[in-house]
Amino acid sequence: MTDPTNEQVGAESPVVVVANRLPVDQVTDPDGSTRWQRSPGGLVTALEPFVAGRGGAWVGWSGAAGEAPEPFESGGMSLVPIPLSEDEVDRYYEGMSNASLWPLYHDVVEKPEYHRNWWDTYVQINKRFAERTAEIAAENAIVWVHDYQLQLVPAMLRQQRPDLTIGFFLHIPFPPYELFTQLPWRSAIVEGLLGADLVGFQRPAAAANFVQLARRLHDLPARGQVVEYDGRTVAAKAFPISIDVASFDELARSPEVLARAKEIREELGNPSKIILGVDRLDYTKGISLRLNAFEELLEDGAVEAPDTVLVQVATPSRERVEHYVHMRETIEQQVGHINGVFGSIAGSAVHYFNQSMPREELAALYRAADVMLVTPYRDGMNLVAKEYVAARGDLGGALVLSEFAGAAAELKQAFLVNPHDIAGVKSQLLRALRMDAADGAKRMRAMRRHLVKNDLDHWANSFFRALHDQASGQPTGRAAGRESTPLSNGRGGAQG
Ligand code: GDG
Repeated sequence: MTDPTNEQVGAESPVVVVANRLPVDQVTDPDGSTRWQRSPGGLVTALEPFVAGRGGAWVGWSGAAGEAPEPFESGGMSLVPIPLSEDEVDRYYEGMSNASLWPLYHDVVEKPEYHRNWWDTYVQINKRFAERTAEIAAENAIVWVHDYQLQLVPAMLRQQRPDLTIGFFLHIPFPPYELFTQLPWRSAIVEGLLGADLVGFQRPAAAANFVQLARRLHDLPARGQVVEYDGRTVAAKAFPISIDVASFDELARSPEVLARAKEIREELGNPSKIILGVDRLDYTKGISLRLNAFEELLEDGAVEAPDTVLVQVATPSRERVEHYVHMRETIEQQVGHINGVFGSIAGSAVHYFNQSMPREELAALYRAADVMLVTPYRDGMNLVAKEYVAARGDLGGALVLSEFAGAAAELKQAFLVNPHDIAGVKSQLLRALRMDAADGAKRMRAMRRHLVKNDLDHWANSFFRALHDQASGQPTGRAAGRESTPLSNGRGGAQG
């Protein structure tokens, strides 16, 4: 699937990506030797062409506590590891990032904890990322900083390297003024982000929340989505992230995946309907409420097990953070209860997997599922919903999607639900289960048409283009010298 509207954007200037994690994982082979393996996931694939082959770099943590390895080359990029000690992982990553900011930014679904020592470490680590980036970035480079772990980096970097063009993208939601202002370090975070030329969000409402904060907290003049700050302008704009639609579509059509999808159905005892959930095991994802809805439908007699089954993949995540430990226990109790009451020798009602699956297995599950149930209380985007649609080249299946996922703004033909309204979730789930094939195909076709035009390449290109335009318009005209050079992500030709 190609998107002829995608344009060649990016820049000839070197690009440095700064993210909490490097795009590689260290793996140990059977002989005990270790090597770096590229992480699964589309972000690396999307960004690599902009970074590789022109002196670009990726700055991030390797994922293991302790000393950092020396910079090394991988996929044409220079990877620059940042060291984090065990204590720093506890305070900066598990504490401030995942027990303060994550719940605060997700509508306080769980109560955030605020600790001054977590914050102090967060500041220190952001400084470490900024200093290392300042050391390695070439003159006039474009730096793209990612996500909530590194919100102070833009300002710290600008202070050291005013020549750089700095973009920031937040992968998770950005809360409204009323919630954000409970953060004891609210001004520092906003100032940190204002160091960027362009701050990207998943949804326009998040960009508007940020602009409002800049105005109200810092009394800054703003026009539309542009804030004036420190003699320059900072633009805030939405860039809804996507997936590599073509490659997911291709994978899901492969004979191996189709055969495996058939086999999954057989192994489940050939149920009439398979409902599927795939999530990181996270309290924002609404796994528990979806189990409740399914249980009530079983109780009501609206569905029967094992004629209808729910398969839930809950990938292990943040297992040392307390909220996550409790949530896992709750979900496992619920699954046990439902199977105890509604399972039989013929089979379970819920098939629950607390494990990570290979991408091929996920594609086969998507292809086997009659209904995909995506019910987060709040989600920046939710790529699983997009992957399901990309996998359904057969136009089969139905998507039940929370209104509170960023993806709902794009996948309008899904069965949209308010995850707080269990009666509504139940009735939409039943509609999806009973939908006729022609209606389903129509919905799926419309959603696929949208995704083909708005894939991951389109996202990365749009961001780089807006960043370039924004920097060119700055009083210092930082990007002006680059305007004469052709813009390219290195792939040549229109994007596909
Ligand atoms: C954050 C934001 C935003 C899951 N289990 C397995 C597996 N996965 C893959 C999925 C999907 C990805 O992980 C999850 O992405 P989501 O978007 O659904 O959620 P978050 O991890 O919370 O991501 C989110 C995203 O950043 C991007 O900006 O959309 O809102 O919260 O790709 O397929 N992959 C494999 N095995 C698994 O068991 N291979």
